[in-house]
Amino acid sequence: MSSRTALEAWVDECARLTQPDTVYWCDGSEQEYQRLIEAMMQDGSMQRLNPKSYPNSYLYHSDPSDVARTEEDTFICTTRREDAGPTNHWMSPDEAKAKVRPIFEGSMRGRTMYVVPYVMGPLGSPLMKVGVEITDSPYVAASMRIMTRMGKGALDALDTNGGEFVPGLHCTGNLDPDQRYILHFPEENLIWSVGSGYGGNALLGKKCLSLRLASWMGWKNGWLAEHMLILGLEDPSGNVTYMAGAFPSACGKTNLAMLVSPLADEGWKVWTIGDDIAWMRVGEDGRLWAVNPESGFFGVAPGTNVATNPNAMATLSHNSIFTNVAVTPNDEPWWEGIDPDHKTPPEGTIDWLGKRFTPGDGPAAHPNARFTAPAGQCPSISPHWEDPQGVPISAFIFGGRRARVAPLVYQAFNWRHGVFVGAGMASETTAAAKGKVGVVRRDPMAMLPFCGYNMGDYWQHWLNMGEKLTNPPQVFHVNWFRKDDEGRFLWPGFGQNVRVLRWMQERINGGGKAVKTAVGYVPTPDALDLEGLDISDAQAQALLDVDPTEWEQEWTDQRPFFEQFGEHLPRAIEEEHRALGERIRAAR
Ligand code: OXD
Ligand code: MN
Repeated sequence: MSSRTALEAWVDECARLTQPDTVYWCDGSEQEYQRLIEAMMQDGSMQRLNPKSYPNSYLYHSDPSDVARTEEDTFICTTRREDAGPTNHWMSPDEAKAKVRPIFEGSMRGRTMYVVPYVMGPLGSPLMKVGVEITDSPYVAASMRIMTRMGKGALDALDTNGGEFVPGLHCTGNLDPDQRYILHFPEENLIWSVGSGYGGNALLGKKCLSLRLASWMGWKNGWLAEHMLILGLEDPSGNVTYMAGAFPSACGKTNLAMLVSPLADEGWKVWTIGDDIAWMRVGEDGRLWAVNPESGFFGVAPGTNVATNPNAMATLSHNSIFTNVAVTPNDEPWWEGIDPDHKTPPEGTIDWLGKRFTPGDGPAAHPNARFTAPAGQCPSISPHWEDPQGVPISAFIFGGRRARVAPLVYQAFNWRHGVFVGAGMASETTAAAKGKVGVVRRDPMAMLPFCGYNMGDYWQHWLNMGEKLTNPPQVFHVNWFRKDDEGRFLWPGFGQNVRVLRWMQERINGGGKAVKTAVGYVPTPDALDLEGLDISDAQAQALLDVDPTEWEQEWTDQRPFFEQFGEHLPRAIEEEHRALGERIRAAR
């Protein structure tokens, strides 16, 4: 049997089920990419952007009903319901297949079926995984070429790994929300997605394989798959400290990963390794080593500009695909915030719905409009971003979007407390998922929509990983979004966040001044370098404040969340929660 026999059999089976007119195997070449784009331009679904200012870049409009991840249609299909846990939607594998197979039947009639072999992880990495996505969407096939190592190289990898791959079947379907399912079968490493062409639902290498299935694989095999950016902070002596940060969707992971340091003159610089996903394993040295499984960025466009994220703007300036942005008469992409000086687009701009924009109409770009750009184009990309062994992680940064409660930064007392800090995370919701924006929801480790198994078991797995680490990362929590009583942000954020990273680096190395509070170590007001910032002492105080009354409320809110895990809730998390309550009450 050749290493491709199983793959060929599965492709035949999918073709019999979906009945495409043509089956096409992607080789990942530039010529093929251009042919895919050309075909989409012919049928009107892609538009070429200005070749002078945005060379080799294109605009794509999705169906207006299909613009974000749909968590209500996302299922973990395990034999036992409790393996999916209370925070995931669950169906038994048999029920899921019986329900969704009829939707796939004949679903590619009249269409081309693209077979997209891809690799997640740097080639040669001990964690690298081969996936094969079958899709009827040329947009998905083209995007996969940016986001993954796609094509012939992946087939070659199959030949050396004994033919092992993660199959993922995707069909755009009729986009009827009642026939939309994103199904994960972690017990057999299989993905089925139908009824959506949106990136997070349809680029199966990303959330489906690299987070939901990979988190399960990591649980079974002793590693971690996390919704985390990876960055390197270079200090004036040239040493680089690697940090991985978990923030919910659209809370600034890409901005932090690509931060341009205002302290560059003093020698502080940030290197980018990844902006969304980290796979991590214990190295022989007892440290945690991280790789970015992706090879591109699927970033939120609105709010991105030369001031907030100059590196992203440079990255997306060529070879990129834009989804659901507006387009100016000059054929350039436009979104809210792209030009800090203009709130509305130039006269004659066509909005994301394809209509001529008139002020007062609502946003010109969808709030979850995206750019898809090759990671290697990022000016701050680390020379180590594709190292097969990865980079050693010294810090985890958890964070959320909280107008109140959480101080700008605090440090956990130890690993176990750090796991609890991640488990207790909460954030205001954003446009990255369908649903109401701005409501506080508990989002442990920013993995609520992405953990492929019972979250209680997931925390236990984190605690177990700590046992294997002789040198575990220090754990921090940040909140760039704290507001004053008038609703104004207290912290400038973006590039200035390097000042907070710098304090973390000092703490990791045994320095950095801090006070012990009920929630963790908080910097003393003089410990953060605030020079040159327009922040009064009172503001600095407010930013770092740990208010026992607010925290008592937070603690109370956490309780029912933790309780729903029943016997899957690790004793250590329960104890840490109790201890937090005691410290808060002692501080009152
Ligand atoms: C993403 C998300 O697209 O988290 O990265 O939704
Ligand atoms: Mn994400």
